[in-house]
Amino acid sequence: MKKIVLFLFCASFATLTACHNTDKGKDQGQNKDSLNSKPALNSAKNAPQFNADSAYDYIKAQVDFGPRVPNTKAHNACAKYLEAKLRQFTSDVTVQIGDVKAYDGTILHIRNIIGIVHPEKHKKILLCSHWDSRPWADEDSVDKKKPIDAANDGASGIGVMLEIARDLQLKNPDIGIVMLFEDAEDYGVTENADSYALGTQFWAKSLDKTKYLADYGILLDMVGAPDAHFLQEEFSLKYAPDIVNKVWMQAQASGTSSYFIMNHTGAITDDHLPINQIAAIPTIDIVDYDQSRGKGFGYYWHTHADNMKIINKQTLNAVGQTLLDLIFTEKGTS
Ligand code: AHN
Ligand code: ZN
Repeated sequence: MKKIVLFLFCASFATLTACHNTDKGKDQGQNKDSLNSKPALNSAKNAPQFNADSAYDYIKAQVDFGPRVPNTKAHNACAKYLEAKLRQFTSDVTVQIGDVKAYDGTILHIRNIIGIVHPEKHKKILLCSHWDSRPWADEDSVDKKKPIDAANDGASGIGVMLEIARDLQLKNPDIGIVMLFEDAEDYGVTENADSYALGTQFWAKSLDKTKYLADYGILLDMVGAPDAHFLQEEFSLKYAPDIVNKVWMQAQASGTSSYFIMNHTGAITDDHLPINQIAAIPTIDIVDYDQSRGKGFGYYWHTHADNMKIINKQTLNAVGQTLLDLIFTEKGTS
């Protein structure tokens, strides 16, 4: 009899454990108690609650302008919206206006939008994401020449950042956050790696290091699709291995490790590269990319499927809460 009871107990324990590892919908916040037996890494009990509904609304507001392709009305209008939105959360907002030359010779009129949340804090970290939309759906089988909604590849990272900026008004962290909304990331072609991240190249080359001195940076790229896979990307491991470790350990503590997978993946030319190589701020990329999944990026990548239908609040919450928890474990230096 005893043996049977013991067997039943073990079986139900195994089931519970399996559920915890696979059920992403329940892997946020509610399950934190189950981590109490592990050594307290960064409990971040004082961190505010990330609101995925609010992040979703910020994403939708961008997508509603239409594709935010440089040199278009929608791009212009969205820049104004993002600047105004960021100003609701900090008065320290700068819009960097510039002209850059795309791979095909087109001159792109760009706007990088930069805000510092809690600029009075001595220690700062950088959060960044691109806000422009890809002008083509080159990975699609139809309408390849038409621009994409870019709900995930662009708007999602900005939505998460705006929500973090809002949360940090409700509760003060110990550190300041430089928020960089990067333009002209996605006007690139595979044959020419330098053709990507034009806005960030422009920002990094003209960086005011006294104003934007950040200890390290975190890039968000495609952080809203269901079943997102965030792996440890090669350039991030090369330039900022400690930050990769810090974020993936935080995901374990925050109960979001089903998204932040403990595997390495190949190098991606993305906005973190000029920040590492030109601005010399150690910066990692949280990007939905997993080589074991075929083309690496999600099925929606550079297709018309990258629209509001694929924006998933559980994924937004996993990324947003992990970052908020991380921010609230950082201690200021003065
Ligand atoms: C390359 O395909 C070389 N880089 C992809 C960077 C990217 C585009 N991220 C989002 N869209
Ligand atoms: Zn893209």
